[in-house]
Amino acid sequence: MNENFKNEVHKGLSSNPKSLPSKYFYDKKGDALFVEIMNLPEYYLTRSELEIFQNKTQELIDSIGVQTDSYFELIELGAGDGTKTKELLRELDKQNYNFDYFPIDISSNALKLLEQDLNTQIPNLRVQTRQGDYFEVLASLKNSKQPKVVLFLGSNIGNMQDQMAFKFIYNLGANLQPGDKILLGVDLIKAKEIVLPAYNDKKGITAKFNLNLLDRINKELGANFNLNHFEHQPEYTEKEGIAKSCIVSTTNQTVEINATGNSYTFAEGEKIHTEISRKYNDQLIENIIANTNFSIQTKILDSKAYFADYILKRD
Ligand code: AVI
Repeated sequence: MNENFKNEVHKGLSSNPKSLPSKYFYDKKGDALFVEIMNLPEYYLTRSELEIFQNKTQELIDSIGVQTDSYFELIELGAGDGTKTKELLRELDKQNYNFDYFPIDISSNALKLLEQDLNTQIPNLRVQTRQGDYFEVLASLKNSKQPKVVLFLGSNIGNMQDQMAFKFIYNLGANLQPGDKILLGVDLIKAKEIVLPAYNDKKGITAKFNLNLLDRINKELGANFNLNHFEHQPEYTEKEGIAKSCIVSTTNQTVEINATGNSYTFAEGEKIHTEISRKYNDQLIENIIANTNFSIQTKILDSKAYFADYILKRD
């Protein structure tokens, strides 16, 4: 059994207000649901960033400041199926840039599929997959002292509280050299009418994705959550710029979890907070990187200005 999972679930459900960490969304079923989310009409994030990678490829290449005649390493944190990155890789390959692509992911299966796909689609590309924790892999690459560009796309940073996002960027800096770059993809603050449906789609896929966390606790920790007595509840205010996902108890109830040996009571209407998805503007990015070694070099937007890829330069 996963001890961390057990301990974090116990801690979150014993707190007031209750919470559960969003990193546990991603079991096999959660991964598949997230792929469905990315294809939903309401979930504009993936399409907006793909548009940047498709239509502004040259701008991206110019901004990361790489040269055709000198080697660099292109590292991607959480590469997934690489759909967006492939647009950039194809162009770099076409223009004869000299680089290796290091996709890092927790899932060795995702990396295997990505490598096979890249080998057929961009046969000249040198791919070096790395399975594991981002920072352990980055530390192992640090010794090479080669110029590096690190991709962290999809507004994945938005699932971190600002303080954690700062630490994340700070730690990236500790594993990089002056002049190295981060290509950071973030969703931008915008009207509720656009953001909220992305987290509350008509088909109910996001609801399933959120509630799957309870199902996972049932399966892995021997709990008896009745999913019919809980509901997905997203929130967003443009002022705060943070989409929040909660699970609400629709009745007064008690749930037992065998693995923790505890029971947890829920009042009708009580919320379990499961995820934040922060949206950004220049000021928020400036605040997050203020005490790191990075500065904003460029910002590239999609045509609707929904999403931004920031190029951060290590001083
Ligand atoms: C992975 N991450 C950037 C997604 C987001 O938009 O925060 C996760 C997600 N949660 C609900 N829908 C998508």
